[in-house]
Amino acid sequence: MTDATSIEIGDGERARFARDGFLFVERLIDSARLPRLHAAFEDLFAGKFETGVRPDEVNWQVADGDPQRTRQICNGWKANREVARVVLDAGIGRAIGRLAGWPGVRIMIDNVLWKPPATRSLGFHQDSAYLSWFTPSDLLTCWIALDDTRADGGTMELVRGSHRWQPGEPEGEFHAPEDYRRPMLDAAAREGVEPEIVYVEVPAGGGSFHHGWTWHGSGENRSDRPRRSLVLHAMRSDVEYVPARLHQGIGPIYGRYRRLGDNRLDENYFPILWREDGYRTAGIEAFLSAPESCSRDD
Ligand SMILES: O=C(O)CCC(=O)C(=O)O
Repeated sequence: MTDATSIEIGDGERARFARDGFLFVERLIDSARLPRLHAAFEDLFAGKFETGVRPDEVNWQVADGDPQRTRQICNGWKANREVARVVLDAGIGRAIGRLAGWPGVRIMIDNVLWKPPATRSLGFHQDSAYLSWFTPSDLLTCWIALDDTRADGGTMELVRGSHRWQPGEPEGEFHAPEDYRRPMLDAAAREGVEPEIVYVEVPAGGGSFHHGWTWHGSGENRSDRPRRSLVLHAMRSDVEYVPARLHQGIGPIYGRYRRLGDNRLDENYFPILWREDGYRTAGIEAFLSAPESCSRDD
């Protein structure tokens, strides 16, 4: 059994999260894990998949990726156990459950993000605008910095209190848009407010939690250091598919795991990390402790 990460979530943290729509944390994972995670990033973007399984979305590979674009892979956990040990962590799941007030927490997807120097922006968006393919469509995200982050290094930006703005529709490009803040600025104008943008500036291993409706994005990396982050997008443990909405957002990709005639989500693809009653998907520990099985070079 892997040791769960301990993250203090009390009334003060819950109140700040409810007010701001985000919460910064100085330490989410132990710094001893960072070199192994950096190596996992090298492997994933080079197409070396430790478990033999390809991640669900591979948007950048060293062989043919555009050097100006942020390297992105979704559900790296299925390919690499080092990534899985973080995004399937019971302690992070528990912290999310406590912040959100949910009875249990599942992984929806992870995001493996690598923004080398001079890489362009990621457009501002609200995660929940893309999620009507499951219900309840609540989302809470844990964003973990794997390098020290700075405003000029293209770290994530969050808009304080924007989770209370009117929910928006999906709009704009995610990768390298011309004006990465534009959709958020338009939404702020509709609200009649001046947005307060806050940069996630934390040491490597720290990061933030944000609400599914909080506006966020990130600028170009103008520093001389890489910005790598590992992101856990989490949903409630009791969600179900909405078949009529599977065409929406990333529904076409993750709807393929729907069982015939059954709207419940399969724990093989959306494991339960933590539940108030002590339940956790049974196979996780065996998966995490299995020896390296294969890689593309074997
Ligand atoms: O890391 C970023 O710049 C954006 C990440 C993101 O969109 C998210 O964590 O939901």
